[in-house]
Amino acid sequence: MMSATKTHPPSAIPWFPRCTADLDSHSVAVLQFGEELESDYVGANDPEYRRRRNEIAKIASMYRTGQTIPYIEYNDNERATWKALFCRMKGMHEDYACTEYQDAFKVLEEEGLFTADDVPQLEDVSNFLRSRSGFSLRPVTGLLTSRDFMNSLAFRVFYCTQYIRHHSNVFFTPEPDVCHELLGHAPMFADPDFAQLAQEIGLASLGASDEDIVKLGNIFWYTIEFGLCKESGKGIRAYGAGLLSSYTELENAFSDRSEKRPFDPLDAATLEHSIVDINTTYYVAESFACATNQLSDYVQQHNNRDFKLAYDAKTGTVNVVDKQ
Ligand code: TIH
Ligand code: FE2
Repeated sequence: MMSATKTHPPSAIPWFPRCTADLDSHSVAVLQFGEELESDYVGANDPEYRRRRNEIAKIASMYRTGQTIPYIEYNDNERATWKALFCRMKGMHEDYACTEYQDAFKVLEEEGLFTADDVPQLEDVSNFLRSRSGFSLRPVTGLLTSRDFMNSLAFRVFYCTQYIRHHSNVFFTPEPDVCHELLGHAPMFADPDFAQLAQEIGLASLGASDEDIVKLGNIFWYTIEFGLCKESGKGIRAYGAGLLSSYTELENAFSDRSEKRPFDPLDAATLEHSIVDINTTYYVAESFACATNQLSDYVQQHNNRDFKLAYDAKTGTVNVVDKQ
């Protein structure tokens, strides 16, 4: 029997996740500090630290869509690291963090989810965010490829590490850890305008070319990770997670040692960055809504896909609506 004739070759639209359950098939960490990633990060050379990291990673790797995120019992050492960073950063927020961050942080504290004494659990924070903006967290064992990482944002899912940074440098770590995810990202994902900006990057990344993924990765870096924004009456404030979870980075951003440029997706798309050092340049957005519009325009003009996508918020699925 002859097979049905296809209207276009199957390769015309590359595979990409169409719903959250599709994330199960590709949520594998691929980059490891001290292995694929060249790094002299001190944690990579501490055998006990590496053992503990692997233990936590193993728990995270068993997670599948819809399950409760495994609870991690953090030890005294780990709790001390969290406390030192939590207290230091909290002292900086009033002067340097954007209002949306401060508001969400306050609620997280009021609800007992954020305290200095213990590392919050991803499951609890995920439930909080779901009720605020529809974002949810998903545990991951380590760094993902830029494509996999950004693809999940299309579904308002954010990959979070559960292990904690090495105690030798609490105020800066070259790779994401649970402190960065929770102190840096979580409060921002509670804000609807910010959530929209993040999802926009995710949708643009679905089925994008490798070249466009690099550009979107840079845009992600200079917005979601290290973005600054203007606030009337308050001057420039931080909204990027890498600023809000690192004293060293925040201090650098607000010093004369770094360059500040108005946010322009086209410019940010081609500005390379190092993932092991603090940044030399930061972009200042007018507002999240404005940055989202700039990004939509950028994607329409520069993302070279020959199909159009629509996100159905009710079902949480992405559909191909048009082949140009
Ligand atoms: N450097 C950040 C911190 O110390 O909290 C963590 C990261 C931000 C972006 C990538 S890794
Ligand atoms: Fe991050």
